Amino acid sequence: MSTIPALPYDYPLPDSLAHLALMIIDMQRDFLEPGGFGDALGNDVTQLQAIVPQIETLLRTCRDLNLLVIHTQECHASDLSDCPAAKLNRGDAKLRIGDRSAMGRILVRGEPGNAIIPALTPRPNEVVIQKPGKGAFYSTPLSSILQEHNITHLLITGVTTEVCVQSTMREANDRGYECLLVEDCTASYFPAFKAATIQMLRAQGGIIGWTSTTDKVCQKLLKTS
Ligand code: C5J
Repeated sequence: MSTIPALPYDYPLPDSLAHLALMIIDMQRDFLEPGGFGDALGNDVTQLQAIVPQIETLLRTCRDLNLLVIHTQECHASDLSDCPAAKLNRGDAKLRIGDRSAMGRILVRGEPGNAIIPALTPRPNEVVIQKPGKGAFYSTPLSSILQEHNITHLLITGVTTEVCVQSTMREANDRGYECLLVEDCTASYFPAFKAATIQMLRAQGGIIGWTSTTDKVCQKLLKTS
């Protein structure tokens, strides 16, 4: 069996790479660019921009190997009918979901700020999941898409580590997927939260999954193909 060097122990790859998919969570302008939701919440968005080159490298490798690539976007319908009051009213941000920002209405489907950043623009053959929640399985067709493609293993990347990335990895683990979080392809506005999340996910013998880095993942995938 082929494995990727990882923590808490080497990550076992499936028999065929056709069962492995890359997930890129919420690399959208709203979280990464000035004037969006992340900025409105008072965060330094440059920390999230720092992971773009590593995700580009991993994405290039996965595309070269014809792996299934899944992008997600956190977004809501323009009438906010899929945004519960508990989500809409939480906190004291100067701008809320649905409010107008420099990049259109915040976290609303189809608005400029909701677009995935240009460096990672999905190709027509890639899956784009529009999700109203933090986890990518809640209220989306993700489960059935993974089943249709016979996916058993997931490489997980994106933002933010402790919110949408962690929620998605936990949801995937509960559904039986073998998940590897690529550490240098995920970021948080709070570095301490990223570090704690990585430790939590792989604690207790990989209770939620594994973690590794872009160079180790790419090297092994290219050797295995
Ligand atoms: C947040 C996300 N942080 N994509 N969303 O609200 O993690």
